[in-house]
Amino acid sequence: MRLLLLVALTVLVAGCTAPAAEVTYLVEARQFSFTPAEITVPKGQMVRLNITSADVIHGFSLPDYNIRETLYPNQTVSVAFVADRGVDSAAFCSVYCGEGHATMTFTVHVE
Ligand SMILES: [Cu+2]
Repeated sequence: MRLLLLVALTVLVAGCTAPAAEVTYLVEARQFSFTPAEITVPKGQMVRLNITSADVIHGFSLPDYNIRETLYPNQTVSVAFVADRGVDSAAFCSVYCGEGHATMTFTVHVE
């Protein structure tokens, strides 16, 4: 009986655990994609994106979180936000970088 109670309490506590203080993702931009192209985080999660360009100048625009940065080759731009703006937020390359520019998207899924 005690073991059962312990297991039940453990499951209860695990289910109530708040999101980690901050999660960091490394995002690489190159003609013509972001890698990874999407992330999934719990609602309320503090998110940091360290974004680099591996080739030419790109942009990273995430309007739902008022983020707009220019990505210069081989430099890292760090942005942070609390993922609290709905289910999915789309980001895109905001600096024209060639024929496939319009295909450069990144999605923040909030669950
Ligand atoms: Cu572009």
